[in-house]
Amino acid sequence: MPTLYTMPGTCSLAPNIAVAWLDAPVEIHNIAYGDHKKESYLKINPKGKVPALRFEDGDTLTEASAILSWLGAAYGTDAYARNTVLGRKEAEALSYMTSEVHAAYGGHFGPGNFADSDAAQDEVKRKTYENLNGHYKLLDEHLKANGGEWYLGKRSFADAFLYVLTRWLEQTPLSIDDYSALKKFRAHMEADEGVQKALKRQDMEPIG
Ligand SMILES: N[C@@H](CCC(=O)N[C@@H](CS)C(=O)NCC(=O)O)C(=O)O
Repeated sequence: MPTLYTMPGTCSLAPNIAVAWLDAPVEIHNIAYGDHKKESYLKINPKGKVPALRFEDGDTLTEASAILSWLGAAYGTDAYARNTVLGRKEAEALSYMTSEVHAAYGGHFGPGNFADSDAAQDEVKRKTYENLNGHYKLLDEHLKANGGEWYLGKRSFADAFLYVLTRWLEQTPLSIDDYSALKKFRAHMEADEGVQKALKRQDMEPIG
């Protein structure tokens, strides 16, 4: 069976939730922080990042959005097919969340990649939180417009990734109280059995 590599606190929680929702035959291998830069893991994913999905034949699939799409195609119902409205909207949402919103966290997780001096890094962080606020406002409005329960009106893997983003917000000066739909969404995700299972096997706790 394939193995999904995860690490506490990271976006690999999204495919981990998807595996729980699908009850898919995928082993979860939760590595400790730091192990993602060790030789043994770099052999699996030379990018030194999680998630990675390792197949029995040794092939590896990386990138959260691609892994989620593959899980849906391999173990999902027709609802996840890309030729359905939900399927194509899910692809769009996952691309946005991974390539825009996750990427916008670069200035938070590694301001040193963008500027050298402390003052310049502070500036990078300030702009990062400004940009993130714009993304969270959009996400909040989109969720509200779709009824507030699921990002696309029906449950999809976009919810799994969105949940990760609502957790990361706590690491920034932004407050979940400013995004009322996201706040309710996070609580409702944490009441979900699949989410609870995924959190446990990734050594993480609900945050309320
Ligand atoms: N574009 C990749 C990003 C993966 C990524 O940045 N993963 C983070 C965790 S959320 C990671 O492994 N960070 C460790 C590091 O960069 O040292 C994806 O969507 O899967």
